Amino acid sequence: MFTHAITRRPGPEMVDGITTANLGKPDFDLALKQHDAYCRTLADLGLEVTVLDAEPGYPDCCFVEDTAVVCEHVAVLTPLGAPSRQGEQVTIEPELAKHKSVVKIVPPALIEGGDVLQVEKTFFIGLSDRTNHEGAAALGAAVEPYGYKWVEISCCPSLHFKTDVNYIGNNTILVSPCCDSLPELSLFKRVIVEDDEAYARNCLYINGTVIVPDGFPKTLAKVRATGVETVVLDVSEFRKLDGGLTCLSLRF
Ligand code: CIR
Repeated sequence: MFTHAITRRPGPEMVDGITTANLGKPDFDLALKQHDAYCRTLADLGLEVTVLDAEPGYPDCCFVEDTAVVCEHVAVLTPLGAPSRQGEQVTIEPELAKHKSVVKIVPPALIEGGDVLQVEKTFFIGLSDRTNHEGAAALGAAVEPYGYKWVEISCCPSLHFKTDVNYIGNNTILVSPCCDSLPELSLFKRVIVEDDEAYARNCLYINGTVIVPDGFPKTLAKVRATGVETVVLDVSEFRKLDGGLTCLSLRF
C-alpha cells in the first residue's frame, strides 16, 4: 500500500525540457492545471501528497520519479543519467529523509527511477541510455539487505524501462510487443499494448486503481478487462516531454 507521494510542479522552463516526442512545446498553463489534477487524483486515492515548487535551472524537474527509488525500508537517491538533470535529486533528499533512511548512488554508476519497476519484493531494472550496469548493481546492493531481489533487464531501446513495462495489479503487467518475450517477465500475466497506443504503456497503479492516460481507448478497455478500477487523466503537456504518469511522482 502506498501512503505518500512527492511531486514537483513544473516551472516555465519546462518548454526547454528534453524531448524526442516531436509533439511541439508544452503549454505551461495547461501543464500546471494537469499537474494539479494529477496531485488531486493521488490525494483522492488516499495518498498524502507533498507538492514541491519547481526548481529553477532544471526544465525537467517535475519528473521526480527519476530522482530516487523508494521502497518500504529505504530511499535510494539516483544520480540521473541525463547531464542536464543531474542535481535534481539534491532537493528531493530532505523530503525523503523525513520518511526513510536515505542511501545515495554516485557516478560512474548511473540510474534513473524510470528504469526501475518494483513488484513486491523484486526490482526489475532496465538498462538504458540513463541506467548502466553499475547503477543497477548499486541499487541492488542498497535493497538486498532488506530481502529484496533485483533483476537486470535489457529490453528495446526506449527512454526508460517503464516506457515499455508497467505493473497494474493482479500479477499483471502492461508490456510492449518488444518486451513481451523477456524471460524475466514470464511469471506475469501480460497485456500487450501495441505501438499505436505506446504512450499508454505507462499507466500508474495506486492501491488497486490504475490511472490511464486520456486518449488511449484500446488500452483503457484492456486495463478495465483485468478487473481493476481505472481513472483517466489528461497529461498531454507532459507527453510532449516524453513524460508519463509514473514520472510525475515518487510513491511510497
Ligand atoms: C527526460 O527526458 O528526462 C524527461 N523529458 C522525461 C522524463 C520521463 N521520466 C520517466 O519516464 N520516468
